[in-house]
Amino acid sequence: MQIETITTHPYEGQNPGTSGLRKKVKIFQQPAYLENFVQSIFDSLENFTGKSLVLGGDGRYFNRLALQTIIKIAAANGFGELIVGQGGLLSTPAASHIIRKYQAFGGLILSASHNPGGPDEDFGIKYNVSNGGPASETYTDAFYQRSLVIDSYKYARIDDIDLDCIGSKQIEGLKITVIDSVADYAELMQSIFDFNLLKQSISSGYISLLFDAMSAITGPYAKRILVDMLGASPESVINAVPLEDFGGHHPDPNLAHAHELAERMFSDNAPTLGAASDGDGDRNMITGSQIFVTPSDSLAIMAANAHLIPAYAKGLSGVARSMPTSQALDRVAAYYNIPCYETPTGWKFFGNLLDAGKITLCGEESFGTGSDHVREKDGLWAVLFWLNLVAVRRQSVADIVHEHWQKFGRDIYCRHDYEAIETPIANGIVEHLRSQLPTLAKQSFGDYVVKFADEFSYEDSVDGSVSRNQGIRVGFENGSRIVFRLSGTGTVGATLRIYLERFEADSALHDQEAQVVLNDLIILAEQLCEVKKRTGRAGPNIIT
Ligand code: VG1
Ligand code: CO
Repeated sequence: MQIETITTHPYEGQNPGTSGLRKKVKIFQQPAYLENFVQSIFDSLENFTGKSLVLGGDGRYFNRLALQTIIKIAAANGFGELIVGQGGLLSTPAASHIIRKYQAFGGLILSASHNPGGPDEDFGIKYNVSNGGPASETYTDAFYQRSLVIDSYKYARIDDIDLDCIGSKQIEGLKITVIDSVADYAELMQSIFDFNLLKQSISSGYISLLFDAMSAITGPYAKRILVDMLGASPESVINAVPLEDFGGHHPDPNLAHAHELAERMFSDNAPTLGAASDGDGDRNMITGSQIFVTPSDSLAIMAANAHLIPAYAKGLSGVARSMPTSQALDRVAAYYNIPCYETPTGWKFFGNLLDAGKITLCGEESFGTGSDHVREKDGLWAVLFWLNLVAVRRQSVADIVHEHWQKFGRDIYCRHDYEAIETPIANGIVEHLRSQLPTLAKQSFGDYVVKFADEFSYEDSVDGSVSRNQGIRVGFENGSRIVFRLSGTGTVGATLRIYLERFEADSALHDQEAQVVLNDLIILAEQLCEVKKRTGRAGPNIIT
């Protein structure tokens, strides 16, 4: 194998955000941009000579080309085996599972998740460590520091690999194995859920389902598992073929982007369960006939019912949620007397808690739920969880949700996103919020009396690491909260996220529109952050 050391110059801004490095494809296509970042990752890792690396992505534009380049850099850096998903495809949770199952050293996942794809859209790359989870900030900081001074990368002069053909190829000391992207993951799902019960419930017609793969990675997974293994009709998986540009849509599972699904679920004769996933298959949206389940509620309901699922029959050791996720989960944890951890946004903060056995289940308000079966959030897993739940409880999704609210109360919740704000304006908003923190406590705004106002800081209870500046929180005496933070996944300007929640114990008041109930908080949020005033916008781009 001929290995070359190629001279390069550093690029600015190769700083991984909430979930890897995400940039416009055009930026990734600059000479040596990808090469620099991949070599910076390898330069920051130790003792991987001869070990295996998992490679795959969500199939978006540039996926195949990038993989061929990465294969050559990994070969030149001395990995012993590269395990690649067929067609270059691996969903994020499947990649996590494969790293764990084959005890790989780590993996590179190529995805910009829910961001759109295509020549003028987004690409991304993320490194996951040997537990299958995203690299912690200690690693990602090291990658970034290295990228600022990198002066060369290694490159093996080998032929392109046939990514479509399953099997192994040996090139001197390097084995390259192309695997079925779905098989290992499907087997894992079978070990967690009651597939016999699901098959019966589907074949008897008790459960009907509709899954929207959004022309992204979960198409092949959903077809194999839901259709081939569980017997759902082929029409129950829509947009099932992964496309390089996701058909021109955002592969983001919410009511706005999964509109075909939303229409069907709120029509007459809607299926029992409707669900969607995102670009890389780690997110999930759950709906039932005539009902949308907010991700925060979904997480709480899953925790409250986990003992009904075979893999979690013994109960949960603990649970965790990202800070902006609603407190519905905390109520379930208190009821079952198990710990509930509050972490910063992003899956990387759950890894240590899962590894240490401190939690079994965790999730985020951004349509992400997962458990100790992998170290990523997992879209199809969540769909199977809900299917299993509906099959065991023999209740509709709406009844399950309403019963949950009756028992625990309802945390009425929503998120407002202001996308692509000019960065200086966004920074000004954060500075303005920060400057008010010392004087906010005890102030009252109508019914709302501020209990605390701070900037969230997290100390990892396993390794003691501290992550600061993880969002601004304003908590009120009545349990309501407003949270402000800037997104770490966008590629244009800055995105301000405003998270709002209010607890309602009285079940007579549960069936209200969130935007109406939260109106006072929405007005107060503007008073505090001035996003409309400072940007001249009339309202958020997206409400979830
Ligand atoms: C967003 C979500 C966060 C999620 C992250 C990655 O991050 O808020 O909860 O973990 O996306 O999800 P941010 O920094 O933009 O708020 V995914 O499906 O893009 O891997
Ligand atoms: Co994703």
